[in-house]
Amino acid sequence: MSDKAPEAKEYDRPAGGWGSVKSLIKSELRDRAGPGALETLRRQNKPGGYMCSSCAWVKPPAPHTFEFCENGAKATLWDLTSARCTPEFFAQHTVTELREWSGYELEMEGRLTHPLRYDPETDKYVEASWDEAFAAIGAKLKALDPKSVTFYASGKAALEPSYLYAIFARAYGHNNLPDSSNMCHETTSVGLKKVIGSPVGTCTLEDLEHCDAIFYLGQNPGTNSPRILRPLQEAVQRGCKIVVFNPLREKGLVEFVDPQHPVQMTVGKPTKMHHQYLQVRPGGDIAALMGVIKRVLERDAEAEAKGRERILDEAFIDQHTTGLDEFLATLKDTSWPELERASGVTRAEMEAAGDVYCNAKKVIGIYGMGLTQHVHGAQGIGMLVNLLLLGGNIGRQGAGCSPIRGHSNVQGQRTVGITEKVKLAPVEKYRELLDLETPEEDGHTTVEFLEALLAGENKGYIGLGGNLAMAVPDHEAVHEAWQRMELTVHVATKLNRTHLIPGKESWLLPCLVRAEEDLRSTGNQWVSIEDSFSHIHGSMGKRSPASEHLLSETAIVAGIAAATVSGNPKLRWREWAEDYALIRDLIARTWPDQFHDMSARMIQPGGFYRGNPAHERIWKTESGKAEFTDPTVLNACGVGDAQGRYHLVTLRSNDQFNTTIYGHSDRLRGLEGDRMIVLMRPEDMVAANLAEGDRVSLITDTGRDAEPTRAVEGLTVVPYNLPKGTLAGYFPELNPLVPLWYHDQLSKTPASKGVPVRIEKTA
Ligand SMILES: Nc1nc2c(c(=O)[nH]1)N[C@H]1C(S)=C(S)[C@@H](COP(=O)(O)OP(=O)(O)OC[C@H]3O[C@@H](n4cnc5c(=O)[nH]c(N)nc54)[C@H](O)[C@@H]3O)O[C@H]1N2
Ligand SMILES: Nc1nc2c(c(=O)[nH]1)N[C@H]1C(S)=C(S)[C@@H](COP(=O)(O)OP(=O)(O)OC[C@H]3O[C@@H](n4cnc5c(=O)[nH]c(N)nc54)[C@H](O)[C@@H]3O)O[C@H]1N2
Ligand SMILES: [Mo]
Repeated sequence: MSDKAPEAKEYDRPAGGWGSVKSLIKSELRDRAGPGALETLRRQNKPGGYMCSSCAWVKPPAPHTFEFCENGAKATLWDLTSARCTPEFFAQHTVTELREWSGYELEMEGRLTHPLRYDPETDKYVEASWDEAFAAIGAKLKALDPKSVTFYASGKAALEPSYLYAIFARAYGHNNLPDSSNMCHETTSVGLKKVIGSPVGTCTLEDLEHCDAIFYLGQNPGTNSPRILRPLQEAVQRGCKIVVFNPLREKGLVEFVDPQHPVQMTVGKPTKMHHQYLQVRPGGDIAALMGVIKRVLERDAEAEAKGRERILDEAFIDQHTTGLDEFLATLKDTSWPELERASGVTRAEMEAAGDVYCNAKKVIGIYGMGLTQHVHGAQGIGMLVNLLLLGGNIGRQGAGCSPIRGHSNVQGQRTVGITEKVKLAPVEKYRELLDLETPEEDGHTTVEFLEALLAGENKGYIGLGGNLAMAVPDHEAVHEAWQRMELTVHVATKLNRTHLIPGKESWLLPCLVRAEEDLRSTGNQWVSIEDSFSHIHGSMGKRSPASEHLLSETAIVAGIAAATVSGNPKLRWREWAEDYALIRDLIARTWPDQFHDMSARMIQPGGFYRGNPAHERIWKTESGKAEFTDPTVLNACGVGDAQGRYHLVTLRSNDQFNTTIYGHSDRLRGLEGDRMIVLMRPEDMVAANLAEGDRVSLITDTGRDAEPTRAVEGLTVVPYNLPKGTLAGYFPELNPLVPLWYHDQLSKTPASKGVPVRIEKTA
């Protein structure tokens, strides 16, 4: 960690631009990466190349020379580090000792090189062979009750290993298949599905080329999906208006220079990205959108009275939707002052945003964690859909609803059967194609896995990627229970803190990354991933692996499965592990409409589109129609206001990928040097008698009795432009403050964006 005092400077340059190129080029990352790493980057996100393992943004059919962004390049170079974390390293350090290291220090040890077994006698990880690992894990799994074991997936593994993982779980005997989506866009998988029948976004890249307005809520593109900035910039340049809802003024949505554009980089002016920026308070989107809708209805009534063209698409509403009247009754009963209080923005701001909607023929809604990670997150999504439905803005060109996904294949993992919900799994096809009878009861979400863990009922864990114990809420209780598991297995690229909480028997299995060659007996293997716009792309690595002992995720999953479930000749684990095209054939036969001829189509430029019924105005909802949401709350936070209580937003910096910390520069926010900070509005600081640089603790304040004390100490106050009553700081450092029970009501996604806390000055 750096000793430098934190500072918040206005970052006075646009997102993208030289800043991002310099940050990449001068970065020590490049020096750390092995030879040829920059050459490798040229193949990123290209047909015939490998797909970036950072975000899930689309891979266009006609890519630029360098189809990557600062952060995608960082992620790849980081994977390709020349540092190696070898058995010799583990011989020198006990696990107890390594637990004192920061996540960053562990990362810096580099790529894992050998399968490792935890030896409780010496408290060290020791080298093992793959055969030993598979046999021991298989034996242990057979000894455990399958229902007491959870198979987690972190959203990176490709479609082929994911499909195998899902059938492995079910052949073994459970549906405990949570993935990172359960902390992320599960609110979408459940909430968006509920209202439009589709668990994923309805837009394609083409829609972005035709829209007149974009409502952009709770997503930070400059850091988390930088490649979206170029199509957004093009949209703005042809007159599309972007209305942003976000408590923070995020740089990428303020202004942008395309780093791939030579003229703009040298003499061009940055593009102002937003038409309007509503700095809502945490959870304020439901009310803010209701205000926007109030304005839209007023303007529509006016148009109708004057015989002008209506703003509401009445034909669409009649034919395709249900529930409007109930919602309108609630809206009528809600006053402007109530909406202002709950949203943190003014009536005038909401009205101005309403006017943008009225003046646009085609509107897209885009959102991220700012909507999904709330106790009433699904209602936020529902309200955005309400707004879109009024103008018939779903299921036609230039319009739609577009969640921006997190991990590069998190959407795809759900698509190919990694789901704890039986009704979403292709059980009939499993029966038909694999003679596989699958368990009937739903499995664990991430939160339910943790509940079972805390209750002592979850005895085994396999993690296909991830640093789960750090990514989840309530660290203290979870970490204590974690080590009581009988078996913990991690398939990973680098050492992280979760690996240092071994269960009674524990294995660390090192895998290839996407840019690396995956040579099996039938040759170098293709894998495939699905992006945020439901396009499937082939990916092939060409670099030589970080160690000769690495296996692909596909081979590892198949290896464990073969040692655990035997006796069904249709489960051809060993053959699948030698030729992944056989797995793609199975995927194609499981979902023929979407995946036919998968191996051929996925390597076309731009991949292939899997399709989406809502895009065609086919609503796979309970009512068979698109459903208006009648809100039960005006603010999405689960705990309301009280004296001395703030709502804390936990954020990613520009220098991290989830729990992987690359450095201590949050460049686009002008924050340098430290991650143990709490951002606070200057006026709130005065009211709380706090000054810049003060040391403070945050304490969770749910207003509930008999709650354990949840606190994070040693934070430094940094003044920042935020709405009243709002604090912000970094994930995962602040995760101990989030109670496990504090999650989206519909989907159980932890509510990391509106955590009720008090702030106390350290004496
Ligand atoms: N470089 C990089 N890229 C990544 C990741 C990474 O860590 N690093 N992580 C990947 C993953 S797994 C994911 S899920 C995505 C996450 O990408 P995002 O969805 O952008 O997630 P966050 O960074 O958590 O930030 C969400 C934004 O919501 C805003 N916000 C917070 N509360 C509210 C609210 O109540 N209302 C509104 N309207 N806004 C709010 C925050 O200020 C922030 O700008 O990024 C993916 N891409
Ligand atoms: N407070 C708070 N908590 C949050 C969030 C938040 O915004 N606020 N965001 C949530 C979200 S959206 C998410 S997605 C989670 C994610 O949280 P994490 O689980 O931390 O995310 P990952 O990036 O999946 O996991 C990183 C680890 O995966 C391993 N890894 C990296 N690449 C590969 C690979 O190619 N294969 C395999 N097998 N392993 C690999 C490495 O060992 C690395 O340490 O955190 C959630 N937690
Ligand atoms: Mo995520």
